[in-house]
Amino acid sequence: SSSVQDRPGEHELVVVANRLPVDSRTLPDGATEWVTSPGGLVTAMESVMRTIDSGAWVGWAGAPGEAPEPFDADGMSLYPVRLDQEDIERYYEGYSNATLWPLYHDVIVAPEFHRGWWDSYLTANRRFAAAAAPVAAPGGTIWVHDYQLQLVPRMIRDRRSDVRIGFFNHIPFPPVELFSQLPKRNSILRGLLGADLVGFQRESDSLNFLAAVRKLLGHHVDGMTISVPGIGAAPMREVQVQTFPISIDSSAVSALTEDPEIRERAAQLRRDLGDPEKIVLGADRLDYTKGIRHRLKAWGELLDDGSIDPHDTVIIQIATPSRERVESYRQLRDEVELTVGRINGEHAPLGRPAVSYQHHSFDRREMTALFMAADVVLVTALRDGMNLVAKEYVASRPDLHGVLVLSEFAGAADELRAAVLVNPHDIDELKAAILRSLAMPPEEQEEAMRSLRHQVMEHDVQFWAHQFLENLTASGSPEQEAAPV
Ligand code: GDG
Repeated sequence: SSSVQDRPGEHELVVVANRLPVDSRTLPDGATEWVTSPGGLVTAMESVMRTIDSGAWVGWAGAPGEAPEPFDADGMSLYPVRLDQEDIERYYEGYSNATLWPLYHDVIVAPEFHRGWWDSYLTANRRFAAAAAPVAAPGGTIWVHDYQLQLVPRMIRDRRSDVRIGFFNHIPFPPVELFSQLPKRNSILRGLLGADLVGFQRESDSLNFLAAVRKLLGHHVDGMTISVPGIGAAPMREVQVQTFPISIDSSAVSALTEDPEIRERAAQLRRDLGDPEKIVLGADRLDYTKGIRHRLKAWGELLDDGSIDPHDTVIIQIATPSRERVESYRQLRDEVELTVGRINGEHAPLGRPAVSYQHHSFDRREMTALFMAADVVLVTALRDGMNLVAKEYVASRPDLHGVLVLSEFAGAADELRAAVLVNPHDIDELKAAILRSLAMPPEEQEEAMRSLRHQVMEHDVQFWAHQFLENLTASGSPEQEAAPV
């Protein structure tokens, strides 16, 4: 049926990620509609893949059951991977999001370990590897993404010794003392070491991974190079570890701010909120790693002690629905909504919110309008691989107005040194940072924003992908002959 099926094994670059960049949605008449799927990885990779000829993307289409046939979209070939309801519950919601996610984010909530989930993780990883291995061209490149697929690099290598394999972890890699809790931890490390290049967001993530490999597997580590002994007669392999801070399509985001419709929308938003002097914005997936509770606690106290007048200053909190079937996310939602309700009950002027809480997602243009309307953006993550929202705010301010409050626990803090950096656990410090940001004189805002923009505009997501792929090409020593698939 579809043309892509007739030419497998021809893709020079194959991306493998849990999700395809589009989700399938079944319409009432039974037809399938494709919509861009949410999240940081898709936002990042979409613009990169558009510039590559003969690119393929392997991933889940977002609905349980039978995978759709491969198809072409946005100039690449998409290869859907099947996940059944049980895979979704055990591999995705279970092992990925209730075991690995909290463990890799410094156990902000307790990770759950269930043996059945691991079995599912293994099976699902095998399915992704089996889908990806045959579509790469001889000597091609396969780029595996994120914590859901850590076993895939090794599984692909077992089938295709001719391809270069890269892995990039979008979330933090934990200190070895925490990582060691994970049952089957060595299988995860061996899975990752199937890659020629393993990339992380921050230098500390790379160092944590190297320490885990040294301490738990006993491999020789020299600088950022790991020597992986061959099994049986196979020769020793070298695996490179390197830091690649991810970014955004900076010029595209910046260009949106020129759109007259979006500018008018930003002005309208301010009027809708009753023309406050200051608008403060938080925009996150509703996730316990994002520090939304800490932010609301600080905000509530500032209203309680009269430091902020709700007639002058409004906070918008966008909490994009996320992982709603995972228990800790349900709890978080309840807690956040209780807190917002209390704050509004005590402090909101008649007919206007003190906290404008939005539990739904917005399109990209609306997000830009919100960034343009925001005088201060709060990124208070307790742990975050990078945090693209911080970079999107900076890219949305060619006018050099606005203040970014940024948690030192977000990867972005390594680069965005001119932000108002905070420890979100220290509520007093967070309150002081918010007040300082609200009172910051325009010249000081401009100076900081100029420096932040320099960083974000020069280091965009195309630069990130280019760096990764260039280093991947330079690493490893793939054999010439394609192994039978
Ligand atoms: C993971 C890592 C890392 C959010 N709400 C809406 C919306 N978004 C967009 C944001 C941003 C993306 O989703 C979220 O990216 P983040 O980086 O902030 O966070 P995660 O989803 O946790 O992403 C993270 C990232 O991967 C990339 O490596 O930075 O650390 O956790 O682009 O703008 N977009 C739209 N409507 C919304 O309501 N359109």
